[in-house]
Amino acid sequence: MRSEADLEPLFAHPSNDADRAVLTRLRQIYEAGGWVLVESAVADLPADLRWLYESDAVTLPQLAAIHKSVGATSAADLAAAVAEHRIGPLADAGPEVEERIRAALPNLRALVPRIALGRAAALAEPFLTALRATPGVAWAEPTGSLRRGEDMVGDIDILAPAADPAPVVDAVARLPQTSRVLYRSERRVYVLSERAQIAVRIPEPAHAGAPQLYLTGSIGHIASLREHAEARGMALLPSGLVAGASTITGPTEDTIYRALGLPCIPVEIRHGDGEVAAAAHGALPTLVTRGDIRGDLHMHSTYSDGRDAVETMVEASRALGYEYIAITDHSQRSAASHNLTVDDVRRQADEIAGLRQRFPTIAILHGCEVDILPDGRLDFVDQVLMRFDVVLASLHDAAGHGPDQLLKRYAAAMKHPLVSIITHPTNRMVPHRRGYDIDYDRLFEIAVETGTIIEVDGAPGHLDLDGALARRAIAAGATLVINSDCHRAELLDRQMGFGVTMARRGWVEPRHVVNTRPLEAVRDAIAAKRAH
Ligand code: DGT
Ligand code: CA
Repeated sequence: MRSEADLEPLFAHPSNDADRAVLTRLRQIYEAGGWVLVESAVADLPADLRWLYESDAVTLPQLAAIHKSVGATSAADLAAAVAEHRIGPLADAGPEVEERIRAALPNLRALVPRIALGRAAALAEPFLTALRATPGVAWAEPTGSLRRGEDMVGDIDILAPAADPAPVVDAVARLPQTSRVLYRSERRVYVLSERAQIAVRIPEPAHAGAPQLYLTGSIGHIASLREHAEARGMALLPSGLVAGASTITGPTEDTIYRALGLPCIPVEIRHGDGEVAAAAHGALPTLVTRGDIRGDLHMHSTYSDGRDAVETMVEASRALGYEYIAITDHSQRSAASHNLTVDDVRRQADEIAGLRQRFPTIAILHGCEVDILPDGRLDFVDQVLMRFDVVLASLHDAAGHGPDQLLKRYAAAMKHPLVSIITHPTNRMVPHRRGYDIDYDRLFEIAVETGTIIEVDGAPGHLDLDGALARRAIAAGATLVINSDCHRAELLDRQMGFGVTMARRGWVEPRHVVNTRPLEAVRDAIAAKRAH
């Protein structure tokens, strides 16, 4: 905010139809309480407009003019308006402002704290559920980074096409999860939910395909599609695909892909790094899906830091239709709040033997997640490890080690015949801690050499491997396992879903993933390594 003088030209403009917009609101607030209230009103703008203003690219009157004439409420709208030169002609803006906005756009989100995927999905869920239940809503889906399954999300955007938007806006505003309505117009509503911004757009159902494609992004993917369109004499704009005299929008984005001569590209690989070319050549991979997953080989119980009893985990897993699971509690000296002692191992084995009788339709493997100690040894002696059907090894305590030493510890564990799986290899903590900076290509090589399976861990704090690393792992020839690493029965499905999303982002196919295979194949993989 610069000065009160900023407001004078703003107030000089007639405000007629902008009564729901920034301008009138600011005028009323200013008249009611002066500058301090205006500043707090700016804080209530949709976040991207606030950041644009605070980036100094525009004055308040320019911001109001852009909002009023172009209808921009987000960075995506601003980018679309700049691309279509809709800002330059505005009296309050002008071409130099368009240039300043273009320059500001890439940095607009730089200072904004990103939301971890798990939290973003949880925040969006009640909105999606409510929207899908609202009469007249054709469908409701996230767009942007949340839809693409990025591990960190900037803002939450939802598309909910409906012919009559008014009841939809009302439904969003009335939801108990809505703590404040920041902005509403005919076909948009921005609300705060647990201090995160959620934007819902309500396009006409017949034309929702264009915003669905553009707002899903990524920027790189749209740029690749644009080139593909141009090479075929068409122009892909945010408003649709211009082919000859007609603009193709479509009820969903499939229409636009089809018109471009492409299959619908899976959202998780829309990175702009080769997927459009692959699609054009019929070379898209058949990505692993949640339905391909036959079992979950990493979950915790009350024997360590899980919240639920083994039985509860088994029952929930059976309800999900899994053919097999492994109960894998933390080893004796791990930093978990509660660990599996050597005595517990026998008790747990007995309990699992009983559960196998009671739940004959699901195979229950008795496993553990054993810590890799600072010297590379494991946190149970071999005689104990041998009693498990499957052993997962993880580094929880870096012990102040640098990348080379950490890799050596991993290598020692992978060379151990009883270690079948390395869990969450980077050991990052989303969104707070970066993963280890080790030579992952070497790690994957050792995995291949030793027959060790590498995990894609779907716990929202891990999401590890992420898509990029998963892609490098399969390129190296490593076999992956996708696990939930779940500590509560009701989250088994959701966390497996996140794991599958990460794997899909890495172009992973069912053939790369051990737990898409029948139990016998999983047992064979474990046995083959143990035989060495
Ligand atoms: P985020 O929210 O920072 O995690 O990332 P996205 O991908 O959700 O991006 P967002 O919310 O700014 O905009 C949604 C989509 O709109 C984005 O994936 C592509 C399009 N878009 C946004 N900003 C720009 C831009 O500056 N240039 C272009 N070409 N497209 C944009
Ligand atoms: Ca977004």
